[in-house]
Amino acid sequence: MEGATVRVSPGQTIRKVVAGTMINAYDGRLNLNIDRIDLMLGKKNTDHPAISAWVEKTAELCQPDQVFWCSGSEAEKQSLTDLAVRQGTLSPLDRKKWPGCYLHRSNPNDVARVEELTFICTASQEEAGPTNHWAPPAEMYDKLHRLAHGAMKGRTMYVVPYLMGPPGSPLTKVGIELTDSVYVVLSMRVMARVGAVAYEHLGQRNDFNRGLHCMLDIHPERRFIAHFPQDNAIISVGSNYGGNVLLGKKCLALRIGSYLGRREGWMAEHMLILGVEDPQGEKTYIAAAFPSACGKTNFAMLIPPKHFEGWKVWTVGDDIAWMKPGADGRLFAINPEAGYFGVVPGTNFRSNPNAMLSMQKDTIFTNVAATAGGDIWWEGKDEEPPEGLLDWQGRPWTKGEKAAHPNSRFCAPMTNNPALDRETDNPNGVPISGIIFGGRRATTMPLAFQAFNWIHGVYVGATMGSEMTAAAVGTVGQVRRDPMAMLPFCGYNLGDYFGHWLKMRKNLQKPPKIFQVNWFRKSASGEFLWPGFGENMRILKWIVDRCRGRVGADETPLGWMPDPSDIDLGGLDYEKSKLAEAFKIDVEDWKKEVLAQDELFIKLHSDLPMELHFQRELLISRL
Ligand code: OXD
Ligand code: MN
Repeated sequence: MEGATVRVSPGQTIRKVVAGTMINAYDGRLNLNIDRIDLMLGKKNTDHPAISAWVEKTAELCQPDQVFWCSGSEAEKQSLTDLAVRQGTLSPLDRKKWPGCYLHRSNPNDVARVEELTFICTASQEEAGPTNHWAPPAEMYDKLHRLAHGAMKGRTMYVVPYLMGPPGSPLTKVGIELTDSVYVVLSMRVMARVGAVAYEHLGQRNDFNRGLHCMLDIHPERRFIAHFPQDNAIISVGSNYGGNVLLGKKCLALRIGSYLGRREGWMAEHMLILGVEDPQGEKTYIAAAFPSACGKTNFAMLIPPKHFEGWKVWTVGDDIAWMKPGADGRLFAINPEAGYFGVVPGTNFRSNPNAMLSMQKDTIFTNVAATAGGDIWWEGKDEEPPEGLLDWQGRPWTKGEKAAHPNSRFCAPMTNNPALDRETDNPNGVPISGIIFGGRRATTMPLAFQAFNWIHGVYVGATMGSEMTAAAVGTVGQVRRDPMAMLPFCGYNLGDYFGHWLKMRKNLQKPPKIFQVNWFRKSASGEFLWPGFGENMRILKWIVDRCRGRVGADETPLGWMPDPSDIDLGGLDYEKSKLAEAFKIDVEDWKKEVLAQDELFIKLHSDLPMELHFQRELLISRL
C-alpha cells in the first residue's frame, strides 16, 4: 500500500503506516489514534541551522538517493528492522526463545576494531603522541572525502541524532551520526539515546559531534577510522563493525571524549561503573578499567556468592565512564551509553546471569552461531549446541571448529539488566569511592593491592600490562602495556593524558582510592589461581571496606595488600595455599616487570610527567 491513500472511519485505530501513505480522514472531527511521528517517518525533524547545513553538505558529497532523519520512534524501529530483514542484514531469531532479537553476520574481514587503521588527526603529530597513528587533518579529510564522494549512490543516508549521557547532565554530549548502514542505526538506538532528546539538549549551540560513516565496499584497504579532535568530528569508512562504526562509543565517548575532557576538566575513561550495596543498604560506587574483553561486563554485573547475604552489586555502566569533580570534592561519574555491546563467548548463566538476562530480548547478536530456525549458540554457552548449527559465517558447523566468532557480540538495551542501578539516569552521576585497574596477566601481578596514594595510583594505571584479546586485530595473548586500558582509546598524547590524571587531583578533596587487581594469574602448571567471576566479590568487598576505612592492610613494595585473613572465603571450596600464591610478590618477576616498562617510558619520554619517573624509582628502591 506504499504511496496509497487510506480511508479511515471514526474510532478506527491505525497501527502501522508505510511512509508515503496519505491518510484521508473524511470527517474533520475524526479522532485519529495515530502517533504523529509515524507519518513523519524519515522526514527532516530539526531546523537547527548548523545541523541542516552540515547534513546538506555531506549529502552533496556522498550523494545518497535519500536522506532519512531518525526520530528514535518505535514505528521507525519497526520499519527499519523490517527493511534490514528484507535486505538480509538482520535475520529474526526464534520469537519465543529470543523475542525481538536478530542476528547479523558481518563480512568475515570485518570482525573487530582495527587499531592499525585508526587515526588521531590533530594539527601536530606531537599532540596525538607516539602511541597513536597520526595523519595531518587536511590530508586525511582529503583522502576520506575522496572515498566518500558518491559513496551513497543508490543508498540511504540516515541522520542519527544521539545523546551520550543522561538528558540534563552537564557531562552529556550530543552527536549526530550520518551513516548508510541500517545495522548501525538500529545498534545506535540501543547504545545511545536517539532522537529529539539530542536536539533538545543541544538547543541552539553548535558543539555537536559530527560523525560520518560510509560502509563503502567493506574492504580493509579502504578502511579508516579517523578522529579530528579539534573539529569534534569523526569519519569512519570501509567497516561495519560496532567498535569502528557506532561512533558514539569508542570514537566519541573515548577518543574525542578524552580530548574534550582534558580541555574542559573532566575524564573520559575505559571503565565500568558499579555500585556495591551492603546489608545496611549503604552503596559504594567503584569504577574499574580493564582492557577490552577482560571481563568488564562480567564484573559490572557481578552477582555475589550466596555467602554474601544482603550484598548486592548494581550496574551503572560496563565500558565507559565520564567523570568530573563535584562541588563537594568527590569524583562523580556517568555512563554515557544506554546499552551493552558485550562479548558473547564464555557468557552463560554461571559466568554472568545478568548479561544472559540482558540479551534475552530486543538484542542484536553479531557473528554468533545459529540454526535455520533462529536459535543461537556460542562457545561457553551452558547448553549443548542445537542440531543443524551454522557457524558465524552461516556455514554448516562441524564439532571441533569455531562456531561463534571469538569477538561475537550482543547489543542489548541496558534497561534489560535486572541489576541496572537506579542512579544510572541521575544527571549528577554517582560518587566514585574507588578506582580499580586490572589486566590479564598469567604471572607477576598479584590478585589485589591498593596504591599508596593518587600519584602512585596513576603510576600503577599508567604501567598496566595485559595479554591481548580478540577484541582487536593483533596478536592474541601477547602482553602489551595498556595504560589505564586506554592505549587504543586515548585521543591525544598519552604523556599529557597522565599529566591530566595528575592534575585532576587538585580538584579532588576526596579522591577515590586506587587499586590494582588481576583475576587471571596462573600457577606454574597453568591453572588459574583465583576462581574469578562472582567470587571476585570477595576482593571487591575488601576494596569497599578499604574505601570506607573498615579494614587494615599490609604495607608491601607494591602497595597496601590485604592480610589473607581479611579476604572472606566463607562458603568457597578453595585451597587456601592458592590464595597465598595469587598474592605472592616475586621480586625477580618484578625486576623484569619494571624493565618491561622501559619500552613505554622511552616511547613517551619527552612528555612523561616526572612524577611517574619518581614513582618508578621509588618502586625499584622498595623492591
Ligand atoms: C569494546 C572494546 O567493544 O573495548 O568495548 O573493544
Ligand atoms: Mn571496551
